[in-house]
Amino acid sequence: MNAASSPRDRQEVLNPFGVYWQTARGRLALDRPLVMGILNITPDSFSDGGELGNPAAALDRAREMVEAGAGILDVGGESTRPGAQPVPLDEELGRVIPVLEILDRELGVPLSVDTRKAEVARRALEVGAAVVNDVSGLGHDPAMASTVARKGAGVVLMHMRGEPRDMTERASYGDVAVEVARELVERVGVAREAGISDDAIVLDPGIGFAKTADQSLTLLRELERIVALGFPVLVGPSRKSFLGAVLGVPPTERVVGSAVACAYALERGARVFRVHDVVETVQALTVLGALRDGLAGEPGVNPGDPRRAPGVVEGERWRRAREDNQR
Ligand code: HH2
Repeated sequence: MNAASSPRDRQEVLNPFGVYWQTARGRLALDRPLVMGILNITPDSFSDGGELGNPAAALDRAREMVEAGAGILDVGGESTRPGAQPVPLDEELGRVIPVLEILDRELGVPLSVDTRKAEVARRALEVGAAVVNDVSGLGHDPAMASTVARKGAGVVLMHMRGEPRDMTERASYGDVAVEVARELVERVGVAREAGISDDAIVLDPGIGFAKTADQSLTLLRELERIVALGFPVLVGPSRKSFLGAVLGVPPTERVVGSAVACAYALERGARVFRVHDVVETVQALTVLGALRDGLAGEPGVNPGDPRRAPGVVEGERWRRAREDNQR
């Protein structure tokens, strides 16, 4: 394969904006892997429900994740596991807003809100979120696309079908990668129509969302089809049931499997990795980076290491917060 045909290069050719992510607070570098640490403020998430019962506990976990190399944190107040019931607006706001406030004040790092509700996104962007991670790909709340556009937020458009409560019944595809790519292009159309700019968009195949275990494996294997759409790609394999199908172990024992899946996705062109286990993921991605590019720069620090410069290329607030932390 010549150099220009690798997925990474192809993405840069197709999308000149592909090496950064425009968000409400500044630009995030995507020329090296960006690890997104998961903070679920929920009683019922499939692998970590109930662990973060108050903002102080979330802050402690967040600090650990940032120290381990997370370049962005994703705060969610509604579980979207298969069969999950929707959470009322006030309850979701009460879970995520105080956490985003404290994280922005104390850490000053890039923040994302994992929500399908425009009102939660709007309030979250007011208190410090830079990115909206919408597992419905702007399909759940008709006001979401315009909210993201108006605030100039970054957005993750994830692929799913139906609602968490019924999505497993909709996991029927001829060619899963082709159909997911086609349906993601439709979501991009909705985003563009609302005025969201291309450089604010990250695509996600939605591992485990309206996908069987085998379909999730196929999507990772054929990730290049999604990468070839020309937008940066996020993957969220962390602790998911396709790993349970492979390994036969419960979610908290799927850490190594998750890290392997992330490294595999990096090799196929993914740029953002949404994970519970930041330490292990950063190690896996760093070793993959060294295998691919060799060692360079300071001893012990290689070009693919997500910790090398966590994320930010522009963003006055984040840069100042990082400098303050280093003093
Ligand atoms: N997966 C989950 C939630 N949000 N967002 C994106 N963009 N991609 C994903 O794959 C994704 C996501 C589900 O995982 P988790 O947050 O751990 O569980 P729960 O939905 O039960 O809170």
